[in-house]
Amino acid sequence: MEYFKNVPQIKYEGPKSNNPYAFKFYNPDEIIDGKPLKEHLRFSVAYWHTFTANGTDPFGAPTMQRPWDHFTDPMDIAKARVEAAFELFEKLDVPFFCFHDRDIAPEGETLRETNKNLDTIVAMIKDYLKTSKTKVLWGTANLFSNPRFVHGAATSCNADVFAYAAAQVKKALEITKELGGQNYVFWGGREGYETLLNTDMELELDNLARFLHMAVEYAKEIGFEGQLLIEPKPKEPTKHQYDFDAANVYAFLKKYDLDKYFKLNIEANHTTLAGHDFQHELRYARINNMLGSIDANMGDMLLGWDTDQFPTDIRMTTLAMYEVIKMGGFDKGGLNFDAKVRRASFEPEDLFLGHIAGMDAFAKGFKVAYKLVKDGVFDRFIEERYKSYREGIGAEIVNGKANFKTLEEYALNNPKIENKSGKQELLESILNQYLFSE
Ligand code: XLS
Ligand code: CA
Ligand code: CA
Repeated sequence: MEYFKNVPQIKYEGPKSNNPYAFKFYNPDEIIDGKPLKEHLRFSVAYWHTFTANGTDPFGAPTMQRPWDHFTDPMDIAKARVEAAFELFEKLDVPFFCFHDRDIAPEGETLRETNKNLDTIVAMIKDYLKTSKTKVLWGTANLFSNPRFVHGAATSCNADVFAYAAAQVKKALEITKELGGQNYVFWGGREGYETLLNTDMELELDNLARFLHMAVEYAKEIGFEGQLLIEPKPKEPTKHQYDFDAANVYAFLKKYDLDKYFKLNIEANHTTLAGHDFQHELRYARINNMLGSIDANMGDMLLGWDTDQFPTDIRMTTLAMYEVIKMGGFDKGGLNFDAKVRRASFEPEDLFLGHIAGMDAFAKGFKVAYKLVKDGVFDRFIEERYKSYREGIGAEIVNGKANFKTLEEYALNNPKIENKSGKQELLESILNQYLFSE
């Protein structure tokens, strides 16, 4: 059965096309730097937003019209969603998708029944994967929706919940491996707290580390070779999320000796909620060799919550891809559209239009970023700006030959310090030239 009858195969038609069902900037087969664009970008569809979300918000009922709406049995719905998913993947020619355990199959009365539901759907997905060009970028466990996680999962005050969460991640690692997932993500939805008046922060953090060590061990035991990722987010749903931002997660991983096993999955919307630029978080992760994958979306600067919008801001996508190119490209990671169509964009076709908008924005951003890197636009400026560290006293600082005494002597005999302009406005206007010159 065809679920999205009004949507044709999406092809590249170029920036002048008026066809809403065509790519304007994303030509998947365009070779750049010896590799097709699709291999640079490694786009992924987020199963939860595209197939599971129904448009509810704190003020209103579901709005989404979906071609599987006539089913009532949760397992029938789950199966229809899989069929529809592979149709969407094929029509968009998207190389990856990501899922939570609970997106793909409904919970049963018991954990055993839930796992059985999961096995049925996983077998079905596995069958599709045999012939589909689309693969799994990452899997994860939903340790936040069910009321049992009201006090957290690995950081719950209740050890029974810790155990349940462990059983769930064990299974999620198994199915991610079975489906060939290239990464596994930990986003600590409820791993945080509302008030210290009832919270043992030290025990909760130690437990989180214990949990992650167990996950590392189990991944090794079953031969899961995917990259383990942690996804920072500063707030929402809890007031204080333990994985606040890239620096905070890095410090946590270092403290508990976990940094060699994990990398980061940086989500654009979470970076701005943490009071950073998307590029700041990507840079911080990259220079610490921790940038694994990206959740490609954007927030709304006027709203203080996680709006998970499809990314359409080309300046943002350019500066993000700048960091990815500087890293030497993705290894196992990719660009996962952790993005949902707006509640008012409820027609099934909007799912395609959202992805086309995001894929075009990142394709254009990649091309601009590639030119910026190739022309050394910022590199040349930065090299010049820091040249004092390549000779004289600067070289001594960098080479470890200077100390406070030699520096004092230098400063005492160097009465005139000269600084140069940082030229931010010039650089921003050059960036605009690159963004808008074609
Ligand atoms: C929520 C997170 C979540 C993770 C996966 O804000 O973005 O969707 O990506 O659990
Ligand atoms: Ca995310
Ligand atoms: Ca989000």
